[in-house]
Amino acid sequence: MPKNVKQKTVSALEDVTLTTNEKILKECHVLYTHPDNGLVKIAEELGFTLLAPRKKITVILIGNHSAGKSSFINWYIEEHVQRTGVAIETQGFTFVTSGRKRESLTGNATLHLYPHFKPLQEIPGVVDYLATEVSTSKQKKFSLVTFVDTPGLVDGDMKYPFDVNEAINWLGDLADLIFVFFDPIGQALCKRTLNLVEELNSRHPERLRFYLSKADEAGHESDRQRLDSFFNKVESTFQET
Ligand SMILES: Nc1nc2c(ncn2[C@@H]2O[C@H](COP(=O)(O)OP(=O)(O)O)[C@@H](O)[C@H]2O)c(=O)[nH]1
Ligand SMILES: [Mg+2]
Repeated sequence: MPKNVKQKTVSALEDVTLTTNEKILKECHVLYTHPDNGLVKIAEELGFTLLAPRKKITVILIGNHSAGKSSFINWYIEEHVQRTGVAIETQGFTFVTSGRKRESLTGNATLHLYPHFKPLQEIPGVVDYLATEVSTSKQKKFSLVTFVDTPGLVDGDMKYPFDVNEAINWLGDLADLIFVFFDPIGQALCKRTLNLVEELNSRHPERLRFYLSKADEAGHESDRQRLDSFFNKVESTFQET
């Protein structure tokens, strides 16, 4: 089959399979990337660089070590791409995104794929702990989302191989949504998590969403109510500031 016919067939197939939201995002993207009269090209002619908007929203998940961040991603996409467990499984940052074939990418390939995230390489050590997992899952709204799984946060002597606070703050500035996970058993009051949430909240209160994970382990009804009120307090504290 000639190449242009093949391309047309692929894009016709895409038009049928894409949802309305995906089509809108795709059209916005083409406004920027059209080779003849896209905004990126026009900007280039005027001497400055423009990045096309991302076609997906970026959701960064933060929280204490073992709060259930990676499990949430696996549940959402209905595929076990992220390791989970009580040990510190997620040491770096992993982008989990949808694509046509299942693959795992290194840090440099990740930055190549997501030029918006390139400034991350200025934080020493981060690129070595950066990866992307491309999944073919079509569950829920996954085709519209890129999740950023982050290292579990802990207090004390734990030594991170890069400045974890700086990296999370930087990613939070770029993300569309920031999900904060608190688990009832672990270390819901981890100082590092609370400080980070406070910093992010001062800049982007509208992006933050709080989740209480492992509700099934919250024990008796009275425990759950105590948790509920703890949770309400956290939410109102951060929403007021
Ligand atoms: N009971 C219960 N356990 C959970 C839930 N979500 C995660 N876990 C368990 O908690 C542990 C830590 O989860 P993980 O996703 O690795 O946490 P992360 O460090 O925040 O990524 C794992 O053993 C999970 O199986 C939940 O909703 N309920
Ligand atoms: Mg994890």
